Amino acid sequence: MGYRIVVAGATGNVGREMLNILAEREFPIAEIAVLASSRSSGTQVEFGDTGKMLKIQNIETFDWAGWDMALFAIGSEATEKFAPIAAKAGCVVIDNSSLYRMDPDVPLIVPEVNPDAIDDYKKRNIIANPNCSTAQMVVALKPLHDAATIKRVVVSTYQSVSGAGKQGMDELFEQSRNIFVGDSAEAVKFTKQIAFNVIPHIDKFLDDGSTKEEWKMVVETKKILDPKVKVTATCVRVPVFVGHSESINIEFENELSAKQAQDILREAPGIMLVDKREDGGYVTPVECVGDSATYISRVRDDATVDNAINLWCVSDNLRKGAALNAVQIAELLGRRHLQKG
Ligand code: 2RA
Repeated sequence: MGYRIVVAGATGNVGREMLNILAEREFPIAEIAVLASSRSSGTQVEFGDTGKMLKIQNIETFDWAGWDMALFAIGSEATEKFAPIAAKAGCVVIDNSSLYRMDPDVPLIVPEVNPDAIDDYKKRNIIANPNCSTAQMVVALKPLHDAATIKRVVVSTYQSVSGAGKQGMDELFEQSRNIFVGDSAEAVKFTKQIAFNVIPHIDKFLDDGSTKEEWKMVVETKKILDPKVKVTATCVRVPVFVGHSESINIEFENELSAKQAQDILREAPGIMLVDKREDGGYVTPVECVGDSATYISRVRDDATVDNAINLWCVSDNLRKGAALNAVQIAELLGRRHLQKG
């Protein structure tokens, strides 16, 4: 026995990773359908590295009736069109776009942080997956919040180009190659040269001078973790292919030392603490590619304010920041609401 599951957007960065993770975690599947736009229909994608090839179907003409759940990785515009159709047909949508995240009738879930909130999914038959930079941060914050109550978070991100899709990865590759051979580095996907550079701008600008990516970190953290937690963020694109990093300063209501924080994080679900105060005793993005954990390093006291620490947080943005979290939501939904067999 297993689920009839759909992966919509199966040819993209996140969709392919969803297939890898479903296969890797041996998600109980009775039948799987992989969807994309009409451009890709008829082509094939591999189900993880099982050798099993799946034929892409056209999302426009797909019949959603009888399918248990659908993992969506198709962007907000297409989600707006297809998620209501799927949900109405009884297929629970687990959506990776930003479209429904702040909808009060749609739970926004990180299973290690707010699993109980999933019980509201029936209001719209839709569950939202948070933004990549929020997901890894709340995994790190949750056990510390439980221990000492977080007052304020100051975060700066170092986000890889895969967060901007395959085009972002291609642009970093092409610019790097062109610069090496003395050609010009044309910026198309990003607003400035990304190779050998950093860009303090992700997503569109808002009226207050912040960007939408920064706003997402603020409002999504409040919805998932605690509306009382204050967050201020600066989001930066860096020339790394996969893996988002974050420098996080956390101020607590109650006393919590760096040593106590390390002990808590060492035992916390979803976290790997790698924190040896020596050369190389910390994690960098290239080391976490293909891995499921949220890595924490460089935990230290902040001596400039009472009850505060600094830490470094790294995770594979295509996994915990997107595909893995979506599959974990599917597993949670199965365990709590859609038991099979
Ligand atoms: C990015 N947050 O890294 C996006 C992806 N969800 O651009």
